[in-house]
Amino acid sequence: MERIYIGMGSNLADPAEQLRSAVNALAQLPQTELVGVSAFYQSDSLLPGQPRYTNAVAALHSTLAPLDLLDALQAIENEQGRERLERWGPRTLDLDIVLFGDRLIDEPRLKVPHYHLQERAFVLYPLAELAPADLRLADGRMLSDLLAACPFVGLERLSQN
Ligand code: A4P
Ligand code: MG
Repeated sequence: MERIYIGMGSNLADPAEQLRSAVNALAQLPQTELVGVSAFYQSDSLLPGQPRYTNAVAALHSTLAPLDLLDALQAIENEQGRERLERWGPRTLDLDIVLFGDRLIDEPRLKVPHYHLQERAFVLYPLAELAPADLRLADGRMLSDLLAACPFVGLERLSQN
């Protein structure tokens, strides 16, 4: 079983409800156990003019192969009504594989660790709720160093999921 972290984001159609349904769907994936969910966090969109996002991170144990997990995540996105009209457009649900055990993956469809991890407080802080304090990424970076370089700015931690 490998420990996998999934970044979840939504800024349309009741974002917190989208994340709650995504968590339920993750819990039902084959060969997979849901082992934790962070608090939900709100922040402004990185792109101006879009609604605010709600983000969270889920931790899984799974024996699924990475590309099979990616297929399953995209199926969940599609079931929750995501329309890919434009890259970076507003979305009902975005599910990203942030970390996959200690694997470095560089395939056309899948890059892990997720390429924007270090710039995104809305991924790093929820991840830090679930990951060991001394987590070392597959590429050698320490989670604690990434957190220290990415201030907790503009994030609002919600008291209830
Ligand atoms: N892909 C490659 N690596 C991965 C991975 N580790 N996990 C490929 C998941 N997918 C991965 O993603 C495009 C392609 O990336 C996929 O087909 C997959 O093969 P997508 O989800 O279809 O497109 P996207 O989400 O529009 O692109 P991307 O790059 O995932 O967008 P981002 O980076 O997620 O940006 N502001 C706040 N506050 N919170 C947010 O969550 N999100 C975005 C979207 C902008 N601003 C935001 C937020
Ligand atoms: Mg995505």
